Amino acid sequence: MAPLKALLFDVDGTLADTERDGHRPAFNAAFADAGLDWEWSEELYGKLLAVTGGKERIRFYLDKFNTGFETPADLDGFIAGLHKAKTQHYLAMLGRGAIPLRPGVKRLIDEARAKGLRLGIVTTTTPENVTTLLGSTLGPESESWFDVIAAGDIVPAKKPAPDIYDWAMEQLGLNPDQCLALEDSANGVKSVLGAGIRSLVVTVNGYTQDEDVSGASLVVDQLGEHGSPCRVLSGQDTALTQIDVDVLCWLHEQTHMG
Ligand code: XBP
Ligand code: MG
Repeated sequence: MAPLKALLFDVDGTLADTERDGHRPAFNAAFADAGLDWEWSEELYGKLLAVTGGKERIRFYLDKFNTGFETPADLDGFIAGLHKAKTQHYLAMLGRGAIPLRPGVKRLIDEARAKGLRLGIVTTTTPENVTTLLGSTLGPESESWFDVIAAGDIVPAKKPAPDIYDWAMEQLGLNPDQCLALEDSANGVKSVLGAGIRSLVVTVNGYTQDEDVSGASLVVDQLGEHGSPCRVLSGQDTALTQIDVDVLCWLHEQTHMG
């Protein structure tokens, strides 16, 4: 069995709870800037999360939820403009430190680095969103802790397609059986499994808690922190209180033996 070499982290919903109070209000602010009366409520946004990627999500909204809107001739340009404005709002929020990491994320990253595991980011969000989140939460040096940041339009087919994981592993020079992925959603799980990675921990959140994430080695409500234990929702050891490197190595071994 190949030993575990790298942890691959999703960003939105996994490193941080970015969607409800981050991306969503940033989209709404961009719509207001453009003089549009669109307002993505928390509930509607939950439905829109079926599609990953901000530009793709706006298109999905127009296709399915706002069919009466008279789209401009240059729809791609229109969406790109809205999305650019959205990214500026989102980056400003991150810059203000408005979005913290989820519990246990910093603890696990610090431990993984200390123990020589390689780290990667695999996400559909815009690259600048990733580097700004890392900078605002883990400090300006932290971008260099990651051997690969696979993000945004780097591959045309976003999650649930496996392409972004394939690309990240190619950059790292690693095979799927040397990696463990951390995700939060059904789309993320599909992407991971499609890329042939079988070691997979899912930390669900408010938007993803009812999604089908079967196929994960372990499903928890969070990674867990001292004084704030994780709850195992599905997996082998229900007595776990926090997900650390030993747990991940053990899971990796179990997954590849089973
Ligand atoms: C995350 C996303 C992202 C963000 C928006 O999915 O779907 O698109 O919602 O980011 P995952 P952009 O966690 O599965 O990678 O607007 O920058 O595209
Ligand atoms: Mg996610």
